[in-house]
Amino acid sequence: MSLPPDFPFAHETPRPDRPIVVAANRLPVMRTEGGWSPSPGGLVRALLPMLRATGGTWVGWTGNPDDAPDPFELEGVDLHPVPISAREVELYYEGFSNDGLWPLYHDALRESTYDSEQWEAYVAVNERFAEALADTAPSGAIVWIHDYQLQLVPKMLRERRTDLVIGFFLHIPFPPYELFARLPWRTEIVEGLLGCDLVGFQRPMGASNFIVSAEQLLDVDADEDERVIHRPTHDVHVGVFPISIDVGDVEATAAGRATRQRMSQIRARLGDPEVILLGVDRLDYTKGIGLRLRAFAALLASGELDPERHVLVQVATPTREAVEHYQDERHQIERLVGEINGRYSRIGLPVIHYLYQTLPFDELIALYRAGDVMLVTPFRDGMNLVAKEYAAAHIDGDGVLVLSEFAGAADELTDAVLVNPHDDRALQEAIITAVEMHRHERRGRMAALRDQIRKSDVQGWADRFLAELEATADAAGAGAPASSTLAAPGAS
Ligand code: ADQ
Repeated sequence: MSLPPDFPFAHETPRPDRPIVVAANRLPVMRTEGGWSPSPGGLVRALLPMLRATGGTWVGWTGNPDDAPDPFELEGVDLHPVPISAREVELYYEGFSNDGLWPLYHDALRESTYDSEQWEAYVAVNERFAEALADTAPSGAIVWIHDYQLQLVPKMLRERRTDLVIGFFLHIPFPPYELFARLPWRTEIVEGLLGCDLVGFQRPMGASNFIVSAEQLLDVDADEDERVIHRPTHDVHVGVFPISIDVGDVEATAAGRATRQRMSQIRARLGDPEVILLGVDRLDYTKGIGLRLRAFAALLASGELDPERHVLVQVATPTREAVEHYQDERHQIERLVGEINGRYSRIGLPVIHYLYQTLPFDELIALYRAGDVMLVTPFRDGMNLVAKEYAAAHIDGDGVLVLSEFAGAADELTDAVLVNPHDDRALQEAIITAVEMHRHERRGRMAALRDQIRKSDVQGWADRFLAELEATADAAGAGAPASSTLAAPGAS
């Protein structure tokens, strides 16, 4: 990717001097016929170039059970696979992470499973990650751990390596204490995160929920205004770092000739409707897909929308298909799509075009460009990158974003049509407002959204997190890179 020369942020934040090690559940690669290639996605695109520049390392799972290839290099980055067995995938990943923590951290939208066998697998896999990191991280390195699958790793790693600078970023919301307190292993999770020098959240609410939970459970000495928790061995800084997307990449793809052609083709295939409404989500019960479909159906029933003029395209990415809540959600959505299409479609022209598929990036961008109204209506979402991608793709300056107040993106994208998706009528009104919005207002709002997004690219997000992490370490006088003699690899 290359950024246009006038790009507003262009990395004003200096990169850390220390070597960087990233840990995430998944490695940033997938197996292809020709070997390994980088996985799609903004996080990978943000972190790989930085790791390459600093001679960095990524520790994670290949995504295949019982798969433990030797460490290898890809495009100048060392990749260290951590093996996870098929049984652990069931217990640690599908079980504790996705059927326990995920619903609890998303407003307890579904009942969580709390199972001690799953918890033990979660502890075991977190230990394995901590060991892999302790073995591979160079002396004085920054270790940046990602997401809810690895919340115990910071403490486990600090116990093994006191020379490292440890950061953690939670991509999903951190729940209020009233909900978090339900978790049988709540204290262990908070203790795990307190192994960090810096813990980052998407929204201010996540940061304050975490500080309150630490105070309630561990009687820690915390300064809520300064967002610091004092521990006997170190200070834990807590920060807010709203994640973003690779804006330059989305814009460049959106501007390509192939995308323009594909966009026109999509419109024609949909019967050249007056307004294309669009939803793009993983098929997750947090995303509010059913709500959106019901609001669309209610507007068709009342005649406020007309199947001759308005169509909805809903792309739902297959995800976590082994977890029962996801199977239920899929059945409900597909039944709803069938009912609405049965009632309102015409021969050859369904009123909802539903794809249960993962699409190539280019196709997704062409769809964003074709979409006149984007519906992003989660009940709860850490950030929601689809909302940002939609605005970045609308290089034509047109298009309306309807956005749930409960997505982290709502803090920044205040020129979207913001809505409480729990309120049926409000959601219907938001859709009508978007569909009927005057061109002048549409363009004004889209310009403001695009300005906002261009100010905060994913590269800037990563640079800010790492700069703050390094600053906390410098302030604490943590071991300088390479010169540290504390517990370096092999010494622990
Ligand atoms: P997700 O819950 O996966 O991420 P989101 O932020 O919307 O949600 O990211 C989804 C990504 O997948 C987007 O980049 C999108 O382009 C892509 N995608 C969606 N449907 C697709 C399809 N059918 N085909 C191909 N690609 C598709 C979690 C949190 C979010 C947080 C992110 C990043 O739940 O709240 O924003 O991490 O921190």
